[in-house]
Amino acid sequence: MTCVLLKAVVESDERADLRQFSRILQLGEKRYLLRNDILDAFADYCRDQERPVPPPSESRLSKLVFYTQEIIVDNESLCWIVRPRIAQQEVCRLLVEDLTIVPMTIPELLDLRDRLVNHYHPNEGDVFEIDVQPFYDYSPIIRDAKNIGKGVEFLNRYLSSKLFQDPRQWQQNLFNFLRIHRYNGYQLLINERIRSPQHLSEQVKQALVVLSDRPPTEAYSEFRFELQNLGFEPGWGNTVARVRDTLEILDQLLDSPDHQVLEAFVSRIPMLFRIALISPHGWFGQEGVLGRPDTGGQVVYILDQVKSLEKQMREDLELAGLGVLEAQPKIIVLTRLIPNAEGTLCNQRLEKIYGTNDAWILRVPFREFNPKVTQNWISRFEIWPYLETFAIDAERELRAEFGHVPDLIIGNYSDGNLVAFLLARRLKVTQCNIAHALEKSKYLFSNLYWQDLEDKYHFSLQFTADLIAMNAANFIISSTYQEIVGTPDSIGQYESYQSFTMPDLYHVVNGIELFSPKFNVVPPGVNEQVYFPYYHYTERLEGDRQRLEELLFTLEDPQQIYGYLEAPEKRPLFSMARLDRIKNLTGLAEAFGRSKALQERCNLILVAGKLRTADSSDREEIAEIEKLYQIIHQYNLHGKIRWLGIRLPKADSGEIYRIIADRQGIFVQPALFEAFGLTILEAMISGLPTFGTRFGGPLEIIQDGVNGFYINPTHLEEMAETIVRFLEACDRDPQEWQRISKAGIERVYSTYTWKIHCTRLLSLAKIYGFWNFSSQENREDMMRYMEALFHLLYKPRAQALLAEHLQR
Ligand code: UDP
Ligand code: LCN
Repeated sequence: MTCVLLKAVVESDERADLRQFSRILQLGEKRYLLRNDILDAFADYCRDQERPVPPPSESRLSKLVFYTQEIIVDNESLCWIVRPRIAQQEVCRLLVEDLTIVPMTIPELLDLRDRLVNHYHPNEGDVFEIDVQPFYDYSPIIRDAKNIGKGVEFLNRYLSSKLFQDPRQWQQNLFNFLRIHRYNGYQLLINERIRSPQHLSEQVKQALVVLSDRPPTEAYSEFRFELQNLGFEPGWGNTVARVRDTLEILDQLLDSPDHQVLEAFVSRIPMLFRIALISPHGWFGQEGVLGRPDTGGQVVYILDQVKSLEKQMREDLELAGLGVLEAQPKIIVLTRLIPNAEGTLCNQRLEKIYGTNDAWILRVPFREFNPKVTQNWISRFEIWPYLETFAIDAERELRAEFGHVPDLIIGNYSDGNLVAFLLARRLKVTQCNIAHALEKSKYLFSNLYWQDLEDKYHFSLQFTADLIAMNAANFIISSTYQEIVGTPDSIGQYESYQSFTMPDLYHVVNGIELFSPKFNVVPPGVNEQVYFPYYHYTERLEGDRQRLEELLFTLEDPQQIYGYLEAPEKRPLFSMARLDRIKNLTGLAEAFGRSKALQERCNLILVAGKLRTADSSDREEIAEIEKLYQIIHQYNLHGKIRWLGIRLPKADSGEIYRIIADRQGIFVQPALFEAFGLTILEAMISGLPTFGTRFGGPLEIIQDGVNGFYINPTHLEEMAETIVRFLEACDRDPQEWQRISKAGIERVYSTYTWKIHCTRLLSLAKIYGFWNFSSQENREDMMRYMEALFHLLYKPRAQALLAEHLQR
């Protein structure tokens, strides 16, 4: 690996500076410096030199520091891990003495990391290396990092150009593909009267002649049998115009194919009738579950996605002319059944999803290995032993409910994606993954210190499951670009799986190909029936408004509310999240506590989890509850803060954002890391100026200063100042609040709707399904490798955890 940036400094007149800075690091206390530590150390260095930190454009050293992700101090040398460009890493050892640069390989780096934590034992044999690169070597790879996340466009172009080179084979392939589609045993698209690709081409031309003098709006049922005689079954369109259009596209594809035409054609093929979404952990339900540990945005995301998907699928099937077969989509969200459901419906096998025709939550119990465990909610960090048997039982139930196998399986989060892998493999169905949040980047050093954390978090299982599922998936949808490959100065969530060590367990030399076309950015939307701008007064219910105003600002109910407001008329500074450590509501409370300026202007209103530790069984939640009380007392926030320890029904949460907006309040999302952040969308569409963490998805949703603001939750004073600055601007110009509010609303409507999401998702599923059919053999070796990891690595560890659970 060449270290271009490091070399440039060594060869420049900043050489002495580099040496001095390296020497300081070498003598410092920290052996392992992360980016923030490095930036801070460099700022200190410059201060000691009595000069400002030079911008990266003016100093080679500054540029190097800016792009350095980590530095490991190793006796006489420093190991620099530099990320000069998105998704690219260079590792070099720099001898401090004479500034010699020695490039390092990934295995060397992983060994060094092991050594750092005293888990390097070369005399005991080689560590197990995981490397998926060979399997990607002969699959198409995107070249430009800009295009990462636009997988399907690339794949289409690439594979089409390969396929189209041999017109005969291409036509045969398409012909075979058209023959496989059925709905409830009924043949679709073409029947056995069409005998060959050549014959197909002739019949298409003939069908076009037959249709040429019929009125464009005539319904398909009127000419269905005429087309059937020519060899065409339902699936081409619902009117003359639509059928003609589709046949013309096919005609073009057969004669002079191109990738855009192929995409347009495949997107029209009715091949998705039944979709299974997998989300085993947490409390999955429609009421009384949000805000519990493990039940947050993922549940909201899936339920809204299902509603929109069903609508879109119905429209697509209707447009394809499948009304004649009364074809209807069916969607099942598969989750676990929790016998002790604590007042929720999580112990009910089937639950219809509101606002849908045929979409259901199907709950399948974990097997009763130890009823004391399996009867109850199990934290997402603990459920690994139950997933394989869950997949086996769920397969039977899914088949029974669908009366068929699903056409697409979408996994959610690490556990759901693993089950999706197991099911998709058994059922031979396209697998799509959605991460929501990969814990690896959420918890600092989660892999390096996995052994210390194993007891609580079981990351060894989770990261292995992640590796298996992400490599096995036919395609992955991510909510943001940075979820895949980060930003110029921070690494992406998937990127963090590229190489890492799990000391004493394995080394991942190459865990995922980030340039693979399997990645597609498809952000979620927001439920526009529940969350809408505060000034849509006619859609708001006065009764709700009054009730929730009281709840927010004045109601005295110690069971669910802590705190009162001395001056309820002050501008509300609002936040809502689960009480996870990462959500950092305690950080916001502390920032508020430390800032007199904020306290003068605002009240802090938090909707968060519970008020009593005795009511929680989640260790992070308990710790956060204690911390929040401590902050309130330490900064004497009495009279200035209200903490609502309640679970809001969804409709109420929509109105709550609007009530805050009525009072020209603001929304703050202070998470230490947020994978995406649905509350950001909800707040923005409601018209609340929103301050979102700069770590994670909000960085892509919000455009700083245009339709919201970034905050750095690790610098509490700075965070408070950013908010105060906006409030001062609002004092100077009353239009300022309106300006940001309006721009936030526009941002969501233009970019984050479920309609955009579902259209894209369905089209992706069809196109990957097509390519899966056309180039199946290329993936089998990868799948075998993933199976081996599952059986040889994952399963023994899962069984060991099960043994622990049996002791409880
Ligand atoms: N939510 C809620 N009540 C709560 C806490 C959260 O209704 O007490 C909802 C919130 O409106 C949002 C979701 O839960 O729709 C949280 O999603 P987000 O993506 O912001 O975070 P996550 O919890 O998934 O990490
Ligand atoms: C999980 C998270 O942590 C959030 O950041 C996302 O918004 C949510 O899932 C939905 O994808």
